[in-house]
Amino acid sequence: MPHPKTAEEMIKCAGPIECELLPQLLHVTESAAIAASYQMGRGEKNYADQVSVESMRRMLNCLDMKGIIKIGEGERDEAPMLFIGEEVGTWEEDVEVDIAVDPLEGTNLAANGLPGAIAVMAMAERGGLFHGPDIYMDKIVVGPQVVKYEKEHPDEIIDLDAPVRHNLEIVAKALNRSIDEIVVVILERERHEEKIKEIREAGARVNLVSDGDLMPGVSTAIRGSGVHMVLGSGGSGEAVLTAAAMKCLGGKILARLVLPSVANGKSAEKIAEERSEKMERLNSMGITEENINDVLDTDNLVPGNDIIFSATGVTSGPILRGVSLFGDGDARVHSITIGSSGVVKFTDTIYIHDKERNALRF
Ligand code: VTB
Repeated sequence: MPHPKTAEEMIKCAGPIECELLPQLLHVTESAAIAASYQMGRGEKNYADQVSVESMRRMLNCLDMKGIIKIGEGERDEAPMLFIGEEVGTWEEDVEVDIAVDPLEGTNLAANGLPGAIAVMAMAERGGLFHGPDIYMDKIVVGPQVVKYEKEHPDEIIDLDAPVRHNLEIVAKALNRSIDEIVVVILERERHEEKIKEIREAGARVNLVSDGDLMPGVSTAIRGSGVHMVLGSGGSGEAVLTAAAMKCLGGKILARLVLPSVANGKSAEKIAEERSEKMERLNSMGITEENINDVLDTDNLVPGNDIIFSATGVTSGPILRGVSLFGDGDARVHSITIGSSGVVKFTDTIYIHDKERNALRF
Protein backbone atom coordinates (compact mmCIF):
# COMPACT_ATOMS: atom_id res chain seq x y z
CA MET A 1 0.00 0.00 0.00
CA PRO A 2 1.52 3.36 -0.93
CA HIS A 3 2.11 5.68 1.95
CA PRO A 4 -0.81 8.08 2.30
CA LYS A 5 0.12 11.52 1.08
CA THR A 6 -2.43 13.93 2.45
CA ALA A 7 -2.99 14.94 6.05
CA GLU A 8 -6.57 13.75 5.65
CA GLU A 9 -5.48 10.29 4.56
CA MET A 10 -2.90 10.07 7.35
CA ILE A 11 -5.44 11.00 9.99
CA LYS A 12 -7.90 8.46 8.58
CA CYS A 13 -5.22 5.80 9.08
CA ALA A 14 -5.04 6.46 12.81
CA GLY A 15 -6.35 3.63 14.97
CA PRO A 16 -8.93 4.02 17.75
CA ILE A 17 -6.34 4.64 20.47
CA GLU A 18 -4.67 7.42 18.53
CA CYS A 19 -8.02 8.97 17.57
CA GLU A 20 -9.61 8.81 20.98
CA LEU A 21 -6.79 9.02 23.48
CA LEU A 22 -3.89 10.98 22.01
CA PRO A 23 -5.24 14.45 22.89
CA GLN A 24 -5.88 13.33 26.47
CA LEU A 25 -2.50 11.66 26.70
CA LEU A 26 -0.95 15.06 26.15
CA HIS A 27 -2.85 16.42 29.14
CA VAL A 28 -1.59 13.54 31.27
CA THR A 29 2.09 14.27 30.65
CA GLU A 30 1.46 18.02 30.87
CA SER A 31 -0.09 17.71 34.31
CA ALA A 32 2.68 15.44 35.59
CA ALA A 33 5.30 17.87 34.27
CA ILE A 34 3.64 20.87 35.90
CA ALA A 35 3.42 19.04 39.22
CA ALA A 36 7.11 18.09 38.97
CA SER A 37 8.14 21.61 38.02
CA TYR A 38 7.10 22.95 41.44
CA GLN A 39 9.66 20.58 42.94
CA MET A 40 12.41 21.47 40.51
CA GLY A 41 15.76 22.15 42.12
CA ARG A 42 14.61 21.36 45.65
CA GLY A 43 16.96 18.40 45.95
CA GLU A 44 14.10 16.05 46.84
CA LYS A 45 13.99 13.57 44.00
CA ASN A 46 11.61 11.12 45.67
CA TYR A 47 9.10 13.83 46.45
CA ALA A 48 9.38 15.26 42.93
CA ASP A 49 8.68 11.78 41.59
CA GLN A 50 5.79 11.24 43.98
CA VAL A 51 3.92 14.39 42.96
CA SER A 52 4.33 13.58 39.26
CA VAL A 53 3.11 10.03 39.83
CA GLU A 54 0.06 11.25 41.75
CA SER A 55 -0.78 13.84 39.13
CA MET A 56 -0.30 11.43 36.23
CA ARG A 57 -2.47 8.82 37.92
CA ARG A 58 -5.28 11.29 38.64
CA MET A 59 -5.34 12.36 34.99
CA LEU A 60 -5.11 8.80 33.69
CA ASN A 61 -8.11 7.82 35.77
CA CYS A 62 -10.21 10.42 33.93
CA LEU A 63 -9.59 8.75 30.58
CA ASP A 64 -12.33 6.63 29.02
CA MET A 65 -10.41 3.40 28.60
CA LYS A 66 -9.64 0.07 30.17
CA GLY A 67 -5.99 0.73 30.93
CA ILE A 68 -3.42 -1.59 32.47
CA ILE A 69 0.03 -0.38 33.53
CA LYS A 70 2.69 -2.58 31.91
CA ILE A 71 5.73 -0.40 32.51
CA GLY A 72 5.33 1.52 35.72
CA GLU A 73 6.80 2.61 38.99
CA GLY A 74 7.69 -0.92 40.07
CA GLU A 75 6.05 -4.04 41.43
CA ARG A 76 2.73 -3.88 43.26
CA ASP A 77 4.39 -4.42 46.65
CA GLU A 78 6.98 -1.69 46.18
CA ALA A 79 5.04 1.06 44.38
CA PRO A 80 1.78 2.37 45.79
CA MET A 81 0.67 3.91 42.49
CA LEU A 82 1.10 3.19 38.82
CA PHE A 83 2.56 -0.20 39.72
CA ILE A 84 2.81 -2.90 37.08
CA GLY A 85 -0.63 -4.44 36.64
CA GLU A 86 -2.59 -1.51 38.08
CA GLU A 87 -5.85 -0.80 36.28
CA VAL A 88 -6.35 2.83 35.32
CA GLY A 89 -9.00 4.77 33.43
CA THR A 90 -12.75 4.77 33.88
CA TRP A 91 -13.20 1.17 32.62
CA GLU A 92 -16.53 2.28 31.19
CA GLU A 93 -15.50 2.33 27.53
CA ASP A 94 -14.32 -0.57 25.43
CA VAL A 95 -10.91 0.81 24.45
CA GLU A 96 -8.40 -1.61 25.95
CA VAL A 97 -4.91 -0.21 26.34
CA ASP A 98 -1.56 -1.24 27.75
CA ILE A 99 0.39 1.63 29.22
CA ALA A 100 4.03 2.50 29.83
CA VAL A 101 4.68 5.42 32.16
CA ASP A 102 7.63 7.35 33.46
CA PRO A 103 5.99 10.27 35.28
CA LEU A 104 9.37 11.85 35.95
CA GLU A 105 12.15 10.57 33.73
CA GLY A 106 15.30 12.03 35.24
CA THR A 107 14.32 12.50 38.89
CA ASN A 108 17.89 13.63 39.70
CA LEU A 109 17.81 16.11 36.83
CA ALA A 110 14.57 17.61 38.12
CA ALA A 111 15.69 17.64 41.75
CA ASN A 112 18.91 19.41 40.79
CA GLY A 113 17.35 21.77 38.25
CA LEU A 114 19.43 20.23 35.45
CA PRO A 115 18.34 20.02 31.80
CA GLY A 116 16.46 17.11 30.29
CA ALA A 117 13.85 15.97 32.86
CA ILE A 118 10.53 14.98 31.23
CA ALA A 119 7.17 13.43 32.01
CA VAL A 120 6.56 10.67 29.48
CA MET A 121 4.23 7.84 28.59
CA ALA A 122 3.03 5.61 25.79
CA MET A 123 0.00 3.45 25.07
CA ALA A 124 -0.78 0.60 22.71
CA GLU A 125 -3.55 -1.93 22.25
CA ARG A 126 -3.72 -4.84 24.72
CA GLY A 127 -0.55 -6.94 24.34
CA GLY A 128 1.11 -4.15 22.40
CA LEU A 129 3.96 -3.43 24.83
CA PHE A 130 6.78 -5.67 26.04
CA HIS A 131 6.01 -7.01 29.46
CA GLY A 132 9.39 -7.27 31.08
CA PRO A 133 11.11 -6.75 34.38
CA ASP A 134 12.39 -3.40 35.54
CA ILE A 135 16.10 -4.06 35.16
CA TYR A 136 18.63 -2.62 32.69
CA MET A 137 18.74 -3.05 28.98
CA ASP A 138 21.84 -2.70 26.90
CA LYS A 139 20.66 -0.44 24.06
CA ILE A 140 21.50 0.99 20.73
CA VAL A 141 19.17 3.53 19.16
CA VAL A 142 19.38 4.99 15.66
CA GLY A 143 17.13 7.08 13.45
CA PRO A 144 15.08 6.27 10.34
CA GLN A 145 17.79 7.09 7.81
CA VAL A 146 19.83 4.25 9.28
CA VAL A 147 16.86 1.91 8.91
CA LYS A 148 16.56 2.94 5.26
CA TYR A 149 20.30 2.42 4.73
CA GLU A 150 20.08 -1.08 6.21
CA LYS A 151 17.26 -1.98 3.82
CA GLU A 152 19.35 -0.82 0.88
CA HIS A 153 22.51 -2.54 2.18
CA PRO A 154 21.47 -5.84 3.76
CA ASP A 155 25.11 -6.69 4.57
CA GLU A 156 25.51 -3.60 6.71
CA ILE A 157 23.28 -4.01 9.73
CA ILE A 158 23.47 -2.37 13.16
CA ASP A 159 24.49 -5.07 15.62
CA LEU A 160 24.40 -4.86 19.42
CA ASP A 161 27.35 -7.24 19.68
CA ALA A 162 29.54 -5.70 16.99
CA PRO A 163 32.40 -3.34 17.81
CA VAL A 164 31.18 0.24 18.23
CA ARG A 165 33.15 1.24 15.10
CA HIS A 166 31.04 -1.11 12.93
CA ASN A 167 27.82 0.59 14.03
CA LEU A 168 29.31 4.07 13.75
CA GLU A 169 30.42 3.40 10.17
CA ILE A 170 26.86 2.43 9.21
CA VAL A 171 25.35 5.48 10.92
CA ALA A 172 27.90 7.77 9.27
CA LYS A 173 27.19 6.35 5.81
CA ALA A 174 23.43 6.47 6.36
CA LEU A 175 23.65 10.12 7.37
CA ASN A 176 26.12 10.93 4.62
CA ARG A 177 28.74 12.19 7.06
CA SER A 178 32.11 11.15 8.31
CA ILE A 179 32.38 9.40 11.68
CA ASP A 180 33.99 12.47 13.26
CA GLU A 181 30.74 14.34 12.71
CA ILE A 182 28.63 11.77 14.56
CA VAL A 183 27.45 12.42 18.12
CA VAL A 184 26.72 9.51 20.44
CA VAL A 185 24.80 10.03 23.67
CA ILE A 186 25.69 7.71 26.53
CA LEU A 187 25.01 7.78 30.27
CA GLU A 188 28.05 8.85 32.25
CA ARG A 189 28.63 5.71 34.28
CA GLU A 190 31.67 3.67 35.21
CA ARG A 191 30.12 0.70 33.39
CA HIS A 192 30.39 2.62 30.12
CA GLU A 193 34.06 3.55 30.36
CA GLU A 194 35.12 0.97 27.78
CA LYS A 195 32.34 1.90 25.36
CA ILE A 196 33.11 5.61 25.67
CA LYS A 197 36.75 4.87 24.87
CA GLU A 198 35.69 2.81 21.83
CA ILE A 199 33.45 5.61 20.53
CA ARG A 200 36.24 8.15 20.88
CA GLU A 201 38.82 5.84 19.31
CA ALA A 202 36.52 5.33 16.33
CA GLY A 203 36.56 9.11 15.94
CA ALA A 204 33.00 9.99 16.92
CA ARG A 205 32.01 12.63 19.46
CA VAL A 206 30.51 11.72 22.82
CA ASN A 207 27.74 13.52 24.63
CA LEU A 208 27.84 12.27 28.22
CA VAL A 209 24.59 12.71 30.12
CA SER A 210 24.30 12.29 33.86
CA ASP A 211 20.77 10.88 33.49
CA GLY A 212 18.01 10.38 30.94
CA ASP A 213 18.71 8.18 27.92
CA LEU A 214 15.09 8.17 26.69
CA MET A 215 14.70 11.56 25.00
CA PRO A 216 18.17 11.34 23.40
CA GLY A 217 17.00 8.03 21.87
CA VAL A 218 13.90 9.71 20.45
CA SER A 219 16.13 12.57 19.26
CA THR A 220 17.98 10.24 16.87
CA ALA A 221 14.76 10.31 14.82
CA ILE A 222 14.60 14.12 14.88
CA ARG A 223 16.88 15.77 12.34
CA GLY A 224 18.64 18.80 13.70
CA SER A 225 18.65 17.44 17.26
CA GLY A 226 22.39 16.81 17.04
CA VAL A 227 22.04 13.25 18.34
CA HIS A 228 22.84 10.41 15.94
CA MET A 229 23.06 7.37 18.17
CA VAL A 230 22.42 6.33 21.77
CA LEU A 231 24.43 3.53 23.34
CA GLY A 232 24.82 1.83 26.69
CA SER A 233 22.76 0.24 29.42
CA GLY A 234 19.88 2.08 31.05
CA GLY A 235 16.39 1.33 32.26
CA SER A 236 14.28 -1.30 30.48
CA GLY A 237 11.17 0.86 30.88
CA GLU A 238 12.98 3.69 29.13
CA ALA A 239 13.83 1.24 26.32
CA VAL A 240 10.16 0.34 25.82
CA LEU A 241 9.13 4.00 25.84
CA THR A 242 11.89 4.82 23.35
CA ALA A 243 10.71 1.92 21.18
CA ALA A 244 7.14 3.27 21.17
CA ALA A 245 8.34 6.60 19.76
CA MET A 246 10.78 4.94 17.36
CA LYS A 247 8.11 2.65 15.97
CA CYS A 248 5.96 5.69 15.15
CA LEU A 249 8.91 7.64 13.70
CA GLY A 250 10.56 4.84 11.72
CA GLY A 251 13.74 4.62 13.80
CA LYS A 252 15.16 1.58 15.50
CA ILE A 253 16.20 0.30 18.90
CA LEU A 254 18.00 -2.94 19.72
CA ALA A 255 18.08 -3.95 23.37
CA ARG A 256 18.97 -6.84 25.64
CA LEU A 257 18.04 -7.34 29.28
CA VAL A 258 20.95 -7.08 31.70
CA LEU A 259 20.90 -7.49 35.45
CA PRO A 260 22.21 -4.31 37.12
CA SER A 261 24.80 -6.35 39.06
CA VAL A 262 26.16 -7.70 35.75
CA ALA A 263 26.12 -4.31 33.99
CA ASN A 264 27.83 -2.61 36.93
CA GLY A 265 30.56 -5.27 37.18
CA LYS A 266 29.63 -6.49 40.67
CA SER A 267 31.21 -9.59 42.25
CA ALA A 268 30.12 -13.12 41.26
CA GLU A 269 28.51 -13.38 44.68
CA LYS A 270 26.41 -10.24 44.17
CA ILE A 271 25.39 -11.41 40.68
CA ALA A 272 24.28 -14.79 42.04
CA GLU A 273 22.36 -12.99 44.78
CA GLU A 274 20.53 -10.78 42.28
CA ARG A 275 19.81 -13.75 40.02
CA SER A 276 18.21 -15.76 42.79
CA GLU A 277 16.27 -12.71 43.91
CA LYS A 278 14.96 -11.77 40.46
CA MET A 279 14.82 -14.98 38.40
CA GLU A 280 11.50 -16.21 39.74
CA ARG A 281 9.82 -12.95 38.82
CA LEU A 282 11.57 -12.97 35.43
CA ASN A 283 10.37 -16.53 34.77
CA SER A 284 6.81 -15.49 35.52
CA MET A 285 7.18 -12.95 32.71
CA GLY A 286 8.42 -15.60 30.30
CA ILE A 287 12.07 -14.64 30.69
CA THR A 288 14.29 -17.65 31.25
CA GLU A 289 18.02 -18.43 31.35
CA GLU A 290 17.65 -19.45 27.68
CA ASN A 291 16.10 -16.27 26.32
CA ILE A 292 17.32 -13.57 28.71
CA ASN A 293 20.19 -12.78 26.35
CA ASP A 294 18.02 -12.44 23.24
CA VAL A 295 18.35 -9.19 21.37
CA LEU A 296 14.97 -7.47 21.20
CA ASP A 297 14.17 -5.05 18.42
CA THR A 298 11.63 -2.26 18.12
CA ASP A 299 8.81 -4.67 17.23
CA ASN A 300 9.65 -7.03 20.09
CA LEU A 301 9.58 -4.14 22.54
CA VAL A 302 6.42 -2.65 21.05
CA PRO A 303 4.50 -5.29 19.08
CA GLY A 304 1.38 -3.09 18.94
CA ASN A 305 0.19 -1.14 15.91
CA ASP A 306 -1.97 1.58 17.44
CA ILE A 307 0.66 3.41 19.43
CA ILE A 308 0.71 6.83 21.01
CA PHE A 309 3.55 8.58 22.81
CA SER A 310 3.68 11.84 24.70
CA ALA A 311 6.54 13.64 26.45
CA THR A 312 6.43 17.01 28.21
CA GLY A 313 9.52 18.90 29.31
CA VAL A 314 9.99 19.51 33.03
CA THR A 315 13.40 21.18 32.71
CA SER A 316 14.59 22.42 29.31
CA GLY A 317 16.45 19.97 27.11
CA PRO A 318 17.57 19.89 23.48
CA ILE A 319 14.08 19.08 22.16
CA LEU A 320 11.63 20.20 24.82
CA ARG A 321 11.52 23.41 26.82
CA GLY A 322 10.86 23.10 30.52
CA VAL A 323 7.75 24.29 32.36
CA SER A 324 7.40 28.04 32.92
CA LEU A 325 5.30 29.09 35.90
CA PHE A 326 3.49 32.45 35.83
CA GLY A 327 1.89 32.59 39.27
CA ASP A 328 -1.27 31.08 40.78
CA GLY A 329 -0.63 27.78 39.03
CA ASP A 330 -0.60 29.25 35.54
CA ALA A 331 1.89 27.41 33.43
CA ARG A 332 3.29 27.06 29.94
CA VAL A 333 4.43 23.62 28.84
CA HIS A 334 6.12 22.21 25.78
CA SER A 335 5.46 18.69 24.54
CA ILE A 336 5.84 16.26 21.70
CA THR A 337 3.04 13.82 20.93
CA ILE A 338 3.42 11.10 18.35
CA GLY A 339 0.94 8.64 16.89
CA SER A 340 1.55 5.60 14.72
CA SER A 341 -0.25 7.33 11.84
CA GLY A 342 2.93 9.42 11.58
CA VAL A 343 1.32 12.60 12.82
CA VAL A 344 3.67 14.37 15.25
CA LYS A 345 2.73 17.43 17.23
CA PHE A 346 4.97 19.85 19.08
CA THR A 347 2.64 21.71 21.39
CA ASP A 348 3.10 24.83 23.40
CA THR A 349 0.23 24.78 25.90
CA ILE A 350 -0.70 27.54 28.29
CA TYR A 351 -2.88 26.87 31.31
CA ILE A 352 -4.42 30.12 32.54
CA HIS A 353 -6.48 30.03 35.73
CA ASP A 354 -6.46 33.74 36.38
CA LYS A 355 -7.31 35.26 33.02
CA GLU A 356 -7.21 38.86 34.20
CA ARG A 357 -3.91 38.69 36.01
CA ASN A 358 -2.11 36.49 33.56
CA ALA A 359 -3.26 37.66 30.14
CA LEU A 360 -2.11 35.43 27.32
CA ARG A 361 1.27 36.41 25.94
CA PHE A 362 3.35 35.24 23.01
C1 VTB B 1 18.61 4.67 33.67
C2 VTB B 1 18.26 5.56 32.49
C3 VTB B 1 17.33 6.68 32.91
O1 VTB B 1 18.19 6.50 35.15
O2 VTB B 1 17.46 3.99 34.08
C4 VTB B 1 19.15 5.53 34.79
O3 VTB B 1 17.64 4.78 31.49
C5 VTB B 1 19.49 4.72 36.03
O4 VTB B 1 20.74 4.21 35.81
O5 VTB B 1 17.11 7.53 31.82
P1 VTB B 1 21.75 4.00 37.02
O6 VTB B 1 21.19 2.87 37.80
O7 VTB B 1 23.04 3.70 36.39
O8 VTB B 1 21.78 5.30 37.78
C6 VTB B 1 17.89 7.41 34.12
O9 VTB B 1 19.07 8.11 33.76
C7 VTB B 1 16.87 8.44 34.64
O10 VTB B 1 15.71 7.79 35.03
